[in-house]
Amino acid sequence: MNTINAKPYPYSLPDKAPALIIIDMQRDFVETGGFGSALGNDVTLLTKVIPVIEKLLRVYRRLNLPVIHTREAHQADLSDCPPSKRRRGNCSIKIGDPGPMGRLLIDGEPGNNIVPALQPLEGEYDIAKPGKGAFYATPLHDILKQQGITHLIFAGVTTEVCVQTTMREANDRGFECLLVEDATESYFPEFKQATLDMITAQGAIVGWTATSEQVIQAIEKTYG
Ligand code: TIU
Repeated sequence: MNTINAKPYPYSLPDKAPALIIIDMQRDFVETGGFGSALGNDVTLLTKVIPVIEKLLRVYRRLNLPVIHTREAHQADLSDCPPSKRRRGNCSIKIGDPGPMGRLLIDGEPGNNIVPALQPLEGEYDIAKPGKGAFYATPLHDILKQQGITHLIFAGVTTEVCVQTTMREANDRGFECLLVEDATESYFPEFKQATLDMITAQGAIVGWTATSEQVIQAIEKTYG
């Protein structure tokens, strides 16, 4: 059986390829004027993962393997946004308020779209999620079960918020999860490192991590 040379020990690849799950690579988090900057963050810290995720996507698309994109998105009437979530953050504009890229974190607004370099193609899932975790109030678990997918490879932002929450949800549902170290980023570099460490601690208590190079090499060898 082929493996990815991952931390804390090799990650075994099954016959059915792992899905690539790209979390929330939206303009709202990586461009000035979106939700991320409304929360007071330096959004430029996140842009360096875009070319790395592009590389992973190219391999997945060439080998015709399953790709799932997620977006943190609320309905226009905010019926799926708990008031507690909207109140959170010490910012002048909140979820649903108008900003330079449209209403913050609202499905269909320009700022809620995935960045141009990583736009989903036909045949790839594009899942709008009202929570930080991608399993909460979405069809993600049913999609994975229908396709017989047991292993998930994660990329996207931010490491300790939506990525980690989703990985923990997936881990509790029995999926074998791996996070690509250079394909995820946080507004807080120390939180990214702490998240990688806590995922792999205690013998992969939440899952594995590996570099994009290690992942691509093993995926091409196994499924190419
Ligand atoms: N604020 C922050 O770090 N993240 C989020 O609000 N959402 C995601 O991580 N996608």
